[in-house]
Amino acid sequence: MIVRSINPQDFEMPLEGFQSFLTPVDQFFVRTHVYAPRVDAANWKLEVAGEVANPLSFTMDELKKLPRVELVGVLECAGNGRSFYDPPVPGAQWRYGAVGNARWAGVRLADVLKKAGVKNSARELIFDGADVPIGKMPDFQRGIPLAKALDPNTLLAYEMNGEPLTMAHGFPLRVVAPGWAADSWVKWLQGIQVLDREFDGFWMKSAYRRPEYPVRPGEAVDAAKMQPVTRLRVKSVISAPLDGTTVEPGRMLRIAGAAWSGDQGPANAVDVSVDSGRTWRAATLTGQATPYGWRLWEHMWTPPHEGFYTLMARARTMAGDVQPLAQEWNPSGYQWNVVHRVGVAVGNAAPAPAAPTSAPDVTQPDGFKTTCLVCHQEDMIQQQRLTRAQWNREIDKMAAWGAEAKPDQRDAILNYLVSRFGPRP
Ligand SMILES: Nc1nc2c(c(=O)[nH]1)N[C@H]1C(S)=C(S)[C@@H](COP(=O)(O)O)O[C@H]1N2
Ligand SMILES: [Mo]
Repeated sequence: MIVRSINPQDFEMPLEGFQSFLTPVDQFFVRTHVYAPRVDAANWKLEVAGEVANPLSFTMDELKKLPRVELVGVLECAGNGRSFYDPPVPGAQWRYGAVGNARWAGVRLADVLKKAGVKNSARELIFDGADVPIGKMPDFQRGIPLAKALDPNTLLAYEMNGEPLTMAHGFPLRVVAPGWAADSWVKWLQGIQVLDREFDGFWMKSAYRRPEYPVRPGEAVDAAKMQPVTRLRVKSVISAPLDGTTVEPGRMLRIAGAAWSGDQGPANAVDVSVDSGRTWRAATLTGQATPYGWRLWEHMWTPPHEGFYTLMARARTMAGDVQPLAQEWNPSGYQWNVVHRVGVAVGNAAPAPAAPTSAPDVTQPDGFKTTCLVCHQEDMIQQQRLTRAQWNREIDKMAAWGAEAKPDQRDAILNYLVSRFGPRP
């Protein structure tokens, strides 16, 4: 795994993960805003309350008496691809692999709701996990509208790829909202609140929103003009060859990858270009076709001549959604789905990529450790490439979440962050 943050855990799947239909659990990305809780299965219960006729609680045995349902589905973090946005935005700097495809097993959320008897007043559900916030961070509570909750494919899953969920992935129970971004797939589920209105907690009202209309890159966007991130966008990733590979002219090369989409319908076509997007050929879809899983694809190509070729893959849905060639910027760096491109040298080896220039060695100011590194480690900071104004806002956010910077240390911390972890060159 590619480690973005060791604790809290943010682990990314490497590109070769897109070669298998089901992502093995030990290769499956992990994203947690806080430290993973230890849930004691013996005392665990699921409480259902709010706009229901009979508030209920289920033990795992009781839950497992409901019909068991399985489905294959892509779980993708809304922030997958965030590192490609320019100007950069704060947050985990994912490249391609904050996504995976698994076989989930559990019960229908609709069956649970039926037992509780949802009232006519119900509008939205809010899920609460057993994780506890760090400092004064708001509790991670996310929900979905009633219609998505009643969809027969929305599950409460206790298994992933035929095994009980692991701690990292939400043991003992998590939400599976197929075709929707991962922030709705709440882990360590222990409570469901049925509400007669939209929930106004931080993780619904402020986080996981993007501008309703395209904005100028870097522009601050009025909260009233933001809309929730819900369904996944059509996307494909090239798993082979890797960027920068050198191959022989005249020898056949397999271009392969995976493609997926949201609940608007699966990605059912992938086109490949070996000439920077001038011409496109249909790739062959291989492996299993499922409504919510990813689809593997491949395309054989024999490079005719030496040179440097840009390969691209572009997925489509039946409804006509295609991957864009340029992405609208958004302030949180959500839902990157630009056509993936990979450079291949045919014949002459590609020049070695320039070594990354190391960050200037600036001494840590007093209070940096005790203010910043009590909740997370420096890896979380290192991956950001933010301007002074952005770092200033991050410090304000962290202070609101409980970081205690002494006023005389604040400036020194800000200067340090800007000089060591400033904007990309
Ligand atoms: N309780 C809880 N559920 C959560 C989160 C969290 O921090 N707490 N993170 C969400 C986000 S942002 C993502 S991307 C997915 C990641 O799921 P995974 O770690 O199983 O890949 O879990 C979601 N569910
Ligand atoms: Mo996420």
